Amino acid sequence: MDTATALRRLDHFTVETPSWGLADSGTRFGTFRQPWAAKLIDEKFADAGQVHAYTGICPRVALHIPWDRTDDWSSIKALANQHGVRVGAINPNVFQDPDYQFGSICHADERVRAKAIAHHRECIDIAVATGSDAISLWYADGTNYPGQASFRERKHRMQDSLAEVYRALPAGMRMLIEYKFFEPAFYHTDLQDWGSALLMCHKLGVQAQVLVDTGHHAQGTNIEHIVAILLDEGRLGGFHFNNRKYADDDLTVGAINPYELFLIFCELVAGEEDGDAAVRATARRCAYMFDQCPNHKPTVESIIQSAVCVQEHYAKALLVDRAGLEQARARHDLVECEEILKDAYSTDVRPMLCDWRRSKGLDAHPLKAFRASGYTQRVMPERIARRKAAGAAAGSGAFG
Ligand code: AFD
Ligand code: MN
Ligand code: MN
Repeated sequence: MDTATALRRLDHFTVETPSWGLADSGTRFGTFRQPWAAKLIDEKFADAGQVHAYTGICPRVALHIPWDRTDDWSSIKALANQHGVRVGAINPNVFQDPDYQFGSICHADERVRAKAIAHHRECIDIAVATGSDAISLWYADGTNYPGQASFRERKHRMQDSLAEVYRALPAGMRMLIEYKFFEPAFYHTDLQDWGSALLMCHKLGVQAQVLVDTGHHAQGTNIEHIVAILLDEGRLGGFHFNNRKYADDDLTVGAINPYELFLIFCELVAGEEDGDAAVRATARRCAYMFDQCPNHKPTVESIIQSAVCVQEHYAKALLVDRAGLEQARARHDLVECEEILKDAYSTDVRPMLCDWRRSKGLDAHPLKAFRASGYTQRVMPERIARRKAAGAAAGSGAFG
């Protein structure tokens, strides 16, 4: 693809900021709270507004309920707009309430399943009230020991619960079903891989799609292959981008394996370019989102850094010589196939992205410009004072 076309395609590339990625995050060994971290929703929208103001590609903010719960959702929509962003996917939380110790949608007790389903309905209502078109579903449901429960009975309960949630979806709203092969369950997880998520989508209907969290695979998994299959099936709903040396969302996207990120985008661009109409529509509607814990990085900087990273790797994927790749594949020229990908990957797209930002009236170097703005230093005293006044109120953090 030539640079001019690539620049136009960059106009459609956006990625969603997670509200919880702007808050303190920690591990089971503790949370080191940071004075800049957002806790309350107005702080999260203000910070997300900074990310979008400097990058130009992060207009939406995913919310997590109850961490972001409020009693006036119409004002939340206005508050987001005030900061130049809007509400993105709504994430139910059916993994922290004590009732969910032995599962939520798979729980043996019908009362607990009904409670979880009611919470999903609340999240659908919140999505409608805030103008969001997606609920994003992840389940900690699983067991810790062999023999603890019947896999098949749990699968039946999951199917029935998800079907009840699906029936509550308004037209045009998607449920993005996210799989994860481990954690917090130590022996099995009910929605453990892309196959189980795709199976549920097929049983539910076209408004159900799979969400691929890049941190949710065993080491060595070929994620770009999974992406290609889900794309081809019209069931690739979105991504939670992050990176890890060992597990899940420990590190920010691109920190460890940027080539994998590039190869994932190569599949998406291939779908956008040479897929049939259904594949092209799926690729273009794919919801790109971050789901990562800043873990000691200044929160806003960590997301600006991440946004630049995914934009760069998408741009690199746009530059792949697709015609040359087809010809090299046809003659089984493996070296040439690889060289064509590596040529695009090695292209320094930063000048092109600087031009794109200038064309949008943005600073060419968003991270440098944000760090020079003094925003973090300005908001810290006010947030420290708020926490003191509220007596370190619960507010809304991530997992710490
Ligand atoms: C945890 C889960 C999953 C989920 C996220 C937000 O592993 O990725 O999407 O929390 O609820 O990271
Ligand atoms: Mn996730
Ligand atoms: Mn995760």
